[in-house]
Amino acid sequence: MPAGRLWPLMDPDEMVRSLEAERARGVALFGAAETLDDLEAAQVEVMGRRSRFSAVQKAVGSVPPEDRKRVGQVANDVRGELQQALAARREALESLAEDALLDADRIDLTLPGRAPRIGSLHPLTIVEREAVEVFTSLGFRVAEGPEVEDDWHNFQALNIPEDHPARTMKDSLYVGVPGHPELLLRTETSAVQIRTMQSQPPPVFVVAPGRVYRRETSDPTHLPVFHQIEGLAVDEGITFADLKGTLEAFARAMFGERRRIRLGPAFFPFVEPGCEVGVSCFRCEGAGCRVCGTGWIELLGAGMVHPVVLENCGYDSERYTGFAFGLGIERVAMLRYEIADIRMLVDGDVRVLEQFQGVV
Ligand code: FA5
Repeated sequence: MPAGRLWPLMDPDEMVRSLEAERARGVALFGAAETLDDLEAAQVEVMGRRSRFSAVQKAVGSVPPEDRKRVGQVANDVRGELQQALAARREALESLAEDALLDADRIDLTLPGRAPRIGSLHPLTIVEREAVEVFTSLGFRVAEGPEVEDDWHNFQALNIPEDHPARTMKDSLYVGVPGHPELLLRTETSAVQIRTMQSQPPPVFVVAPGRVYRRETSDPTHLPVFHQIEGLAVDEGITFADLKGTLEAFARAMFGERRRIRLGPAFFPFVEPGCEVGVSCFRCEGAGCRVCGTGWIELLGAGMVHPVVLENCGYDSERYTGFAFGLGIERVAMLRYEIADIRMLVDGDVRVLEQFQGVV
């Protein structure tokens, strides 16, 4: 039997007690609802059409007039309070739901991001820039020349005679352009000496960094393609002492006091006298090992510019003298970073390269 039918028969005091009980039950149920769905279910149970509260409310009309106002008043109060409790809980649950949504959507900016791998300068670039800076700080400017050279600039003007071994196919790489048998990949940056002197009168103070090519098998200290920095100083009164001072300043700046320098005689057709500069090996400190063989790593060739070369470029060799040098950038890098095999510089192995991250 539906509950509503019973209420007209109830005692008004009983109705008031029932209403109070529903108020307490409703407030507790609404407060305990953990989701909006729970809350809606609690609302239907406590205040819905078939609820005890609804039945009592409907029965108020049948209460004897002397008690109707009192019971009606309690019913109104209870309804108001239940609605208030319901609205408060709904608001709280809605805001919790919104917080949860925002939480789920949140992008956490406090964690360190996944950093993309960034490249670094190649050790040869680092060394080349540093070496060039040493020379520019001494007053040299940077000059350039082409990597595909002709026989005259690469050999003849440098006083390298027809029968010099460096001219043979064995040592040089010819480009093979039809109709241009004289074109080859430059074997040394010394060709830039010629181009510079042809383009300007003395005084000349230049350094020319660049790539050179030789028909050579690679080993721990040799590559077929490597880099040199050519240096050339021509003016009145330039002496061998100027050359020595310049090279010593360079070696000090690049290697500090750690390495010993050795200067020995050497022959190059374009200088007279010529010399060679070696630096004590970082691995064996001069004793001789697999890296250096002799205890010394050959760093550069140098000398006083041959008068024939000056004349070939239109300079008066009676009035002007000069010095020139050509140093191997890979060798500087080996000595700087204690690299035991020159081939590591061109293998492109990231494990080697990433060690130079942040070195500028
Ligand atoms: C020359 O190339 C001369 N042009 C240097 C020169 C310039 C002498 C001006 C006098 C006046 P050489 O072949 O020795 O010389 O090479 C010079 C430097 O380049 C060497 O000392 C060495 O540091 C480097 N080098 C030579 N061959 C190789 C190679 N195959 N791989 C790496 N570095 C090399």
